[in-house]
Amino acid sequence: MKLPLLPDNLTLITRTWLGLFLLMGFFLLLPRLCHATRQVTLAWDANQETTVVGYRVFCRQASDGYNYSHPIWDSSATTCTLIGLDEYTDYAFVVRAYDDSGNRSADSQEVWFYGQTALPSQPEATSPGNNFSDLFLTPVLQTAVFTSPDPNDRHLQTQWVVTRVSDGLCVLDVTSSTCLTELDVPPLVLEENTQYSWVVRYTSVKGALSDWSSPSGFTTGESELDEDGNGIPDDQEVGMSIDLDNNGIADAEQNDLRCVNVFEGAGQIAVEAPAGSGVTRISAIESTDLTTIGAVDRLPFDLPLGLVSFRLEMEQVGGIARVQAYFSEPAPQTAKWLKYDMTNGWQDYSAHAVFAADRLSVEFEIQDGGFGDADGVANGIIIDPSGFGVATGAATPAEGDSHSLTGSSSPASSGGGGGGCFISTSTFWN
Ligand SMILES: [Ca+2]
Ligand SMILES: [Ca+2]
Ligand SMILES: [Ca+2]
Repeated sequence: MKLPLLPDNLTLITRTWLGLFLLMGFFLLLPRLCHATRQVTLAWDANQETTVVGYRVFCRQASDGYNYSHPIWDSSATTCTLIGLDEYTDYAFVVRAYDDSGNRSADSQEVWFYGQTALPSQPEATSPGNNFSDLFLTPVLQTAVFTSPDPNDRHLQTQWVVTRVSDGLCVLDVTSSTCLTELDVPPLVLEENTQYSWVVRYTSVKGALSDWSSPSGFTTGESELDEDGNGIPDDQEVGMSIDLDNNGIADAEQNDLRCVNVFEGAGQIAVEAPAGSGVTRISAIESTDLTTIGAVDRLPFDLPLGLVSFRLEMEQVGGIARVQAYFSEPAPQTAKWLKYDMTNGWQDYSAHAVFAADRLSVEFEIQDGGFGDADGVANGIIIDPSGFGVATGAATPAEGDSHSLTGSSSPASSGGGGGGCFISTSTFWN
């Protein structure tokens, strides 16, 4: 038995957009396609063997293999026109020759017919309503669902950008594949009595990028939990007896060190950024209510002093902060320095952190717009939620777990945090 040779020089010779007038019976309709928007003509050289009596064309999409029991075309001709191809889908084709004894050749070379890229529809900010005023400081931003002209495309990622209106400073620029239409703005990103503008854009699983949404604005209200405006929630301020860095000066009196009482706990945590640290000022610090992240008994880490969030104002945009945190109780030997943020979830930050031998402090580095900076942008400000924790063996909670714990309060109607996609929302600044 001698197999036919491969058909040679398979080419696409036309790529005509299909009009309704071309829908005539002698075209073969591709199976499984519902959007008859394109056609393609294939051609190849005739085999020289006199025994060859026909050719079969096979088609596949990128994610599939060829189904050799179902040719999409079968004839003695050496050209075929296929219609009914989806506008946005890529197709591959091969041809096989067969002879009068039923012998079949192997595949010709493969040719591709690429689809158009459909841009996702422009996203729309839905909540808070445009120009909403007196908004609390950890709002949930919400947008309309992803749509695309390509029915086979889906939502992959959303980029969220929040800008301070007075000077155009970008205060948040994060891209998330979990916070697709809802984002909880992390604590300390927003300041009180300040006007902001925000936009989003969507990326599809096929890699298409939408336009930016039309800008939506809001103005924050007062922070009633920091009446003296010193950047520490009043009910977390420490007494004069606390001196975690053991320098003989009450931590409450220091400018380069800020200390807080742990949220509903018995302990303190302080962050120090002295001269040479790359930081000009620790402008805010607060201990986080862990229940805003998820059920505490299901968190993947036990966090004896919780998480502390702080805002560093940097000497240089994009600079590296070298800071130290002090604890009222030693971190266990097995504890890691951890972060939790909306785009990365829980992160072991050990690569940038060194615990002291007595485990009462840790030195760590954060880069503005780089590693460890939760605002995602080089803007002269570092936003950092972190703390020491010991793995509990519990699985990392899914994003969805946090939703049920906090309800689904809307920023337009409630002062409560939650309902959205979290980094670590605090109740102190509502
Ligand atoms: Ca205060
Ligand atoms: Ca001190
Ligand atoms: Ca930053």
